[in-house]
Amino acid sequence: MSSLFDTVTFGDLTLNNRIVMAPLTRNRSPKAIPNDLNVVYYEQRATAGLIVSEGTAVTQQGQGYADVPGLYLPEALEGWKKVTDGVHSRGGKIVAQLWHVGRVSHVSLQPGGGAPVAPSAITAKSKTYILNEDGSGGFAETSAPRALELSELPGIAADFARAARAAVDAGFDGVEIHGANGYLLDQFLKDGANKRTDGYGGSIENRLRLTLEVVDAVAAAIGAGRTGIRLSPTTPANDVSDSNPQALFNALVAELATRNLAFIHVIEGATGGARDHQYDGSRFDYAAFKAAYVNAGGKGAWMLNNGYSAETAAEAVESGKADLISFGKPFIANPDLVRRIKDGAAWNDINPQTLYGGGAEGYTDYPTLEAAE
Ligand code: 8OZ
Repeated sequence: MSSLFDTVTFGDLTLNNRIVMAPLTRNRSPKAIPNDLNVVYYEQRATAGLIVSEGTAVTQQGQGYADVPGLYLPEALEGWKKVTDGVHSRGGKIVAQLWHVGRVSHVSLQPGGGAPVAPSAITAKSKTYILNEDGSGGFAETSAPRALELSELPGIAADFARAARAAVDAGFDGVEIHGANGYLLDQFLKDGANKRTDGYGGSIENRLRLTLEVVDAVAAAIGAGRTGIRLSPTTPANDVSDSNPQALFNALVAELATRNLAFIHVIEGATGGARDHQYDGSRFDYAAFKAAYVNAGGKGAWMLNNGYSAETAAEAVESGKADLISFGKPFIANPDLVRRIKDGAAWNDINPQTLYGGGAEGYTDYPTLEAAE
């Protein structure tokens, strides 16, 4: 029987334990460049078996929020190098989450003030986070997107591949492709957002195409053993939905099973919300989803996320339901979450006012058990 505290190897990643820090957007990297405060934040959390970095834009076009980091400027790569060195010096592992937001953006963040891009020209009923003229941050409605031309799609896969190479050059142990939460790849996957009539829309096979091309381009660039992907089959995040998510996502993981990825990271239900959230008119069975992967020969780690406690996480790993469990908000408030789980200690509460933007407060000042001793 496996425990949360066993070391484990998947693909090229060997982890000290099965507790993963989930990707967390914090909006504290002005000009898309990771800085010294970001280094401290990640170093503090390096006892996680694996850290998945906050979403990191592969290009400026992929940027949807102010002050989130990127992987496309030389200065950003310098900044990330300090982060990865810091995590490694404390014995941790860190992968970069490769992010293209698609339509979840705002003209003020886009190259030349242009429209954000999407599978189809349908505005998401969602908000992004932008900079006001006085330099303060604030939420704004997403801008109307334009549909990507067929001729632009190879460039999207190439952008992910280039960012993956940059991530490895900056010292990351690998990457997680952001295929979740209503961002570009999830927009192409789900028929609520994808109304294309070319080879990238319509049938399930067509809607999988861009995601699989991105996976293949990234794996070719850095190796499948250093590549993972995050999926959210039933999330309503950023206004996505699908008429038959079970057929769609079972087909996707059956394809991924043949590609020897290091891990599949699954958000169960509504991201950060109800674990049993379903789209209208369909029901999704997460056990059947995992079976579709395993039955197709998938060997990568099966990582589950969303609202786990110390007890439910241990149960999921011990029962074999999951190989890894990721924690999001608990890692914001508890830099030493691994120790707290091991010791059965209480968890600090999160301050919801300091999640997005700002400085050290609510970022690097959450107390550890060690400091209290
Ligand atoms: C919260 C705020 C902004 C972005 C995601 C990258 O949901 C995000 C995100 C979360 O995956």
